[in-house]
Amino acid sequence: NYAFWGTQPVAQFGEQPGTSDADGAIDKPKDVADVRPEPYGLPQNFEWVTCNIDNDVELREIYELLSAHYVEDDDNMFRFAYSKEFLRWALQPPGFKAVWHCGVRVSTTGKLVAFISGIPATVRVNASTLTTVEINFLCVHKKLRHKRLAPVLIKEITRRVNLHNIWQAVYTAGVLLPKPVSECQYWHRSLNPKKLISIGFSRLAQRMTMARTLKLYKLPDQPQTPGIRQMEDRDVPQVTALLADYLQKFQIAPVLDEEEVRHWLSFQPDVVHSYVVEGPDGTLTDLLSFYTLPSSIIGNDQYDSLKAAYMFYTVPGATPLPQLMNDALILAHSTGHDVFNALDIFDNQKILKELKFGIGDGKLRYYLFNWRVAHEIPTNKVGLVML
Ligand code: MYA
Ligand code: JJ1
Repeated sequence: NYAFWGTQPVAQFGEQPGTSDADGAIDKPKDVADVRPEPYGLPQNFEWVTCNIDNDVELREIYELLSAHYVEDDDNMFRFAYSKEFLRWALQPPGFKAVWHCGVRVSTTGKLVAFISGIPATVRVNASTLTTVEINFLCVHKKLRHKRLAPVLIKEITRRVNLHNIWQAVYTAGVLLPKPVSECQYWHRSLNPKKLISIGFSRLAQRMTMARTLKLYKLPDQPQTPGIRQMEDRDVPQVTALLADYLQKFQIAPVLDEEEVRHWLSFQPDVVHSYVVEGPDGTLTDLLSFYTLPSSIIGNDQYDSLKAAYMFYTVPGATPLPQLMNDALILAHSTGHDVFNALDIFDNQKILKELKFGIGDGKLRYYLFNWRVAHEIPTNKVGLVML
């Protein structure tokens, strides 16, 4: 019983399988001229604002809203704590539009109490290459929850996107909504097991001492693959080609041009870490990358923050995936990350166990707006990472 989602152009639960055996749009085609020109109504004393990320004060307001009110785990022990630099990176890719950084303020005080964002992205789903937005950072202040504000934010961002003649969107969420294209699992690899245990992120396994646990997760100081180094600007053309070729084998994947690869994969300490393997002849054979997303630890007096690395785009070419991912673990550990997180997407299922990842208690569902897929996409055919 989804009062809002039941009215939206998304796949619904219990739709007759076989009603449509082809992928395609759900709504009939529309014109920009028919899009509602005025913003959706908000309750009294709230107003829409376009947030300007280039303004440090406005960026800080988004950062503070998310730091206190964004996504938590099921037991409310950890909350995502995206940094300001990370938010700037995530919200300003090539072609970004400020009007898709959509906030809600209290009129009388000016306080920012809700946010939703979209960024432009070309996403291939099976044989269709879609001009889409990726929707992220939907957040409503805890004191304003359950007042049906989220549907208004979603309708308003839809309107602002439709005004640019874009009719499809991609988004991920931990919660179950109508209707996932794919349902993925988080996996975690301890890098700093002592801290993880002390904050309740993980537990000492049965019949394991702390000493044995530290030994189990110990990693070398330096990556092991000859020729591995930080990605540089001059690598962008080769990395673009390497990544495009690799992503072809997935059923949902981004289509990235050189400018987008430069944006998403240029090394930025504690935002995105990208490395390439350069062969003896100077050609690039592999790519590995991860991004830094700390979580605040709710109510622990010894530590206030957990520094997590999340697997981003990794392309095994000459280097086998387990070896490349092991170097990712080494590099994440040596840059101070406490845990390495990955989803069971790409070819990860084959390698997570041997690299000592354990399954998490969180799921991530992938969704499409106004696009139906004939068949759910298996997790190992998902080639898209959202931040
Ligand atoms: S996922 C991250 C979402 N953020 C959080 O989880 C942060 C912490 N939570 C909150 O801030 C609030 O609980 C939120 C809901 C804001 C999530 N995605 O206002 P309400 C439905 C979509 O009374 P609240 C991310 O950022 C819910 O089923 N819908 O509820 C991607 C119910 O609908 P229905 C959600 O708790 C976002 C309705 O909202 C989500 O105060 C993609 C209740 O509204 C959710 N994560 O606020 C958005 N959670 O009656 C869609 C609850 O049907 C984009 N709901 O059950 C769609 C594409 C748009 C662009 C299209 C362009 C073409
Ligand atoms: O981080 C997550 N879970 C952790 C902590 C669990 C704390 C209690 N609830 C977890 N830890 C076990 C790790 C252990 C390490 C050694 C080996 C065995 C395993 O499972 C989970 C993911 O698993 N995170 C969340 O639930 C956060 C929300 C995820 C949804 C994200 C939605 C994003 C939307 C934006 O697009």
